[in-house]
Amino acid sequence: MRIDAETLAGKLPGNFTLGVATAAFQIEGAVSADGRGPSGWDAFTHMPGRIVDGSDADVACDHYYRMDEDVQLIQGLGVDSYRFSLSWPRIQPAGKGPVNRKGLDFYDRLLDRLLERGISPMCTIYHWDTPLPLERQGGWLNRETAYRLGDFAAIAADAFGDRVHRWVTINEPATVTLNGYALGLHAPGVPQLLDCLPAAHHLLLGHGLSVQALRAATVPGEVGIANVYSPVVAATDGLANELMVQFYDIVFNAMFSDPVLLGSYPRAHPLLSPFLAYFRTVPAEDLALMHLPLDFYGLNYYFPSRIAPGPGPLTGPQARPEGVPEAFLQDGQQLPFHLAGWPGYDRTGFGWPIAPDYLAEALTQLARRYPDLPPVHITEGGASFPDVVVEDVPTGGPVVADVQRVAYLGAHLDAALDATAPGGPAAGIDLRGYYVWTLLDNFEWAAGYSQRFGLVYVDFDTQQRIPKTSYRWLQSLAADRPSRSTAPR
Ligand code: PNW
Repeated sequence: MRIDAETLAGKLPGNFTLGVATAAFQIEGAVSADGRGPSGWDAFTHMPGRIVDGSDADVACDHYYRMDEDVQLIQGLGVDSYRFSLSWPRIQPAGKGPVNRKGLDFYDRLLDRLLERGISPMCTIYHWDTPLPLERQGGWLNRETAYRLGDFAAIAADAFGDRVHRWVTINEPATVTLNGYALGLHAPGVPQLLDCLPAAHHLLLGHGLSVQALRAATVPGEVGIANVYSPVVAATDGLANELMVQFYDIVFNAMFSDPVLLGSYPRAHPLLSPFLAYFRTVPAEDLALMHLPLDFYGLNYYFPSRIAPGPGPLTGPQARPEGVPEAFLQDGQQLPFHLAGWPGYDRTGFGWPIAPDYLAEALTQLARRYPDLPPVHITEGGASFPDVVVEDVPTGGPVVADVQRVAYLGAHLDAALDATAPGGPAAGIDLRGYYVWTLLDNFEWAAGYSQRFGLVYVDFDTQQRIPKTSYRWLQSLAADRPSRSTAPR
């Protein structure tokens, strides 16, 4: 049964943060304006056949030039917080060395607008747009990139530390490692399979060095990370499938959360551990950095994973460009498992199962695996649907009636609140906030503009923004909350 905004608002704990999230590369455009350098993603989007609709992010939502209007849209929602990311190549074009003052200026203006309008800034330091010179030197396969990110975090702390309320070091190191370096579906686009493990390690080291830099700068804001988490289940009975589930759970989830929350890499079944032998070679000092204490833990949740034996697709169907094989492996190699479908579950535009029960399960697993978990923010949750604009008969204005997104968001927030309430299966978790992915329809990585995740519809020909029904829904949810303290959230 659908939960209405008013009932849901009544269930939100006092001082619970409602927010919306974006990422620089997906919305800003202006890729060569004011001294911005190229990123690995700029190069990737211009390689033929990599983006399903042949598009690029050169203009995207033109947010670099429409930031004022977009901040007004956030203010109009009445939410507490805005999560955005810094474009590293805009601020430090070569990925090391000189800082581009005009790049800093853009985020100065953004932060000032947000604070003037009473919106609490959550700043992601790295959301995938590696400066191209660093990508050309191996990107995250090269340990050097971790140190460069730590330096960039110090620059960000120095420039913005006085105004950022919450910091996210890295967004989804798992997706960078797996889609980027293992499968080649994201930048840099060269599939490495299990040779991707050093990229995972260097991303986590980059996280640790960023935490260290933020702490050294004594920023007043809270510090955390945003890790994606997908509960993993077996499609069939038997030990073979169980082992594949454990393997997938390690490489998607535990490989990224264990070092941060426990200070160690996960242990695997003896039959699997040879594949993860790399992790036994890493310096203990690295693990200590990855395990530095955090003020909050960011969870991105989209869908659970059902693993079946045999070769087949490893990611959502629409995320795979034309001509890229099902399991994108070199020389005809195939993995012994694939992602199976979810019979009985409705699906998003991406083909991802709509499973709020598995958000509860994700929180439950996190509570069980990590007894010392800091307070949690759900730093992303949302869904793509094939939204269309229709003319509203009474008003004659454009309307986007995305009722599926309204249902999706309501059900997921409700499930998270129930799971973490006293007596719930994840009661050990101190859930502090939920950030909707995303404010605007935008450049959805390998899917280009073919998947719309926004609360606001964007016409990419005219750049017209049209708030969808889900925007109005979030607006009522924010407005219907019982009165609360005015402290920034
Ligand atoms: C996240 N997967 O990406 C990112 O943080 C966003 O930038 C992105 O737009 C959003 O989710 C929607 O895709 C993911 O295949 C990409 O498991 C792929 C996966 C998960 C998250």
